Amino acid sequence: MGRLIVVSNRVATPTETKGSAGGLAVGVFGALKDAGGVWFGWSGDVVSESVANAGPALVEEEPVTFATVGLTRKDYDQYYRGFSNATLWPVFHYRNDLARYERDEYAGYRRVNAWLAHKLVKLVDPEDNIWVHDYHLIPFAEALRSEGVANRTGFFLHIPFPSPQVLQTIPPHDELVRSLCCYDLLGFQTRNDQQAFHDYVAREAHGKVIEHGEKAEVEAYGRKLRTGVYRIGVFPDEIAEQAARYESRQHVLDLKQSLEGRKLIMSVDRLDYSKGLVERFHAFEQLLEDAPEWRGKVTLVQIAPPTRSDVASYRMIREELEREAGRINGRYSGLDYTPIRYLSQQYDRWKLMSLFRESQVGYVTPLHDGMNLVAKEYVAAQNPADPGVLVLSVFAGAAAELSGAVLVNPHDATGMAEALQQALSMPLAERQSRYEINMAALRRNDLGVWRDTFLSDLSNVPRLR
Ligand code: ADQ
Repeated sequence: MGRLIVVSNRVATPTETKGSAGGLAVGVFGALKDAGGVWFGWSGDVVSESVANAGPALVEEEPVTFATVGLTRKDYDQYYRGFSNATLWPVFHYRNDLARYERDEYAGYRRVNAWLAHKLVKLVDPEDNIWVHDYHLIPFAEALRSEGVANRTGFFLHIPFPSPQVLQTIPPHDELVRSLCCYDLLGFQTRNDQQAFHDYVAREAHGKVIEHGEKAEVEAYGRKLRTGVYRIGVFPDEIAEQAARYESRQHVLDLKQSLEGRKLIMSVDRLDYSKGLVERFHAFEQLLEDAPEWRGKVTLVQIAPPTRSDVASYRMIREELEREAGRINGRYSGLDYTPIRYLSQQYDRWKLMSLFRESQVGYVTPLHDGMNLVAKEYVAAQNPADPGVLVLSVFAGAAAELSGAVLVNPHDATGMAEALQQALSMPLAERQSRYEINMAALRRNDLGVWRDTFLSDLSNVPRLR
C-alpha cells in the first residue's frame, strides 16, 4: 500500500488541521494520517526567487509531511491572482462578465503548475496515490506526466464545472480539458458538473463517455480516465456537539440580549460575488417592504470577511454591499432597530456554529456554488428540539441533497422574500421534520464518506504501467 500525496493551492498548517479548523482541512488531514504521506502546495507567502527555488520547506508531523513553497510576486500575479481568480473562478461560476483573459497570465498559470510538479517529484514514491485539489491545478497531472510520474493521480473540483458554451469563452478551453484528461480520476461535486464535463468531451473533443450511474469511463485525447460524483460533506454530529457546548458562552448571550426578542436570520460567506450577497440584501428589503408586520421584528446578521481583495471585482462587490446595507438600514432602521448587521470579520468556527444554533433562519443563497458547506453546517448546528429553517439557493450543489430546505431562486427577490416569511412563521412540527430529513442526508454522506469513496475509487483505477 502506497502513501497518499495531497496537493492543493494552499496547505493548512499543522495547527490548522486540529481543533476548530475548517472541515476540509480536517477531512483531508484525516486521510493523510491514515495512509501516511505528504501535503504539498503553496505556503501563502510571496517571496524572492531564491527563496522560492530553495523550497519546499518540510515540517514533519508523523506520519505526515507538510511540504510548502513560496511564490514570487510574478507567479502570484499571473497564476493565483490572474488566471486562477480573474479567469477560471468567474467563468466557472458563470460570471463571464467579470472575467478577463490575458495570455501572459495563462502562460504563468501553466509555468507555475509545471514548477510545482517539478518540486513535488522528489517527494513521490512509486506506489503513492496523488490527490490534487481544485481549479488552480488543472494542468498539474500533465506536468507530472511529463516528469515521468506514472502514479495514480486524481483531481477533485470544488467549484462548478461550466457548460461547454460557457467554458469556451476561455480561449485555451481545449488545452484545459486536455490537461484534465491527464488525470486518472476526476471528481465533481454534483451530477450537473460531471455532465457538463462529459458534454464537452463528447461534443467538442469527440471523445467517448460510458456512464454507469454516477461513475463513468471517458476516452479522450488518447487517454482513458474515470469520472465520478463525490459530494463533499461535514461531520454533522461533531458540529452539533460543539454548537451545543458553545450555546451558553458570552458571545451568544450578548447577541441574544441585543436582539431583544427579535427573530434572527443568519448568513455567513466569504465575501465573493458568486455568493449572491447583494441579491440577498435586496430580497430582505423586499420582505420589509411587502410585509410591514416584520419591520422591527427581524434582524439579518451577515458575516462576510473580505477575500482576494487585490482582485478588482472583489473590491467592487465589497463597496456595493456596504452601500446597499447602508441604504436599506437608512430606510428601515428605528432608534433601537437596525435591520441588517453586516460584519466583515473572520470568526472562530465553533462560535459561528453556536450563532447558527441561535437563529431561526439560515439564509444561504449563492448564484452558483460547487457545494456550499455553510448550508450543511447550518443544519448540523441546529437544536433538534427547536431547529431553525434553511433557506437555500437551488444553485448551490447542496440543494441536490438537502430536500428539507426551503429552496429559492436567488434572482427572484419576491420569491425569496416569500420564502423568508414562510421560514420565519413555520410551525415547530414542520421545522423538525425538515431538520430530520436534512440531518439524515448529512449523516448518510459525511466528510468521511466523500474522502473514502474518492480515495477508494482512485486506488481502483488501473496503473499506467
Ligand atoms: P467556499 O467558496 O469557501 O469553498 P463554502 O463551501 O461555503 O465556500 O465553505 C466556506 C467555509 O468557510 C465554511 O466551512 C465556513 O464555515 C467557513 N467560513 C465562511 N465564512 C467564515 C467566517 N466569517 N469566519 C470563519 N469561517 C468562515 C469552496 C467552494 C464551495 C465548496 C467548498 C468545499 O466554492 O462550493 O463547498 O470549496 O468543497
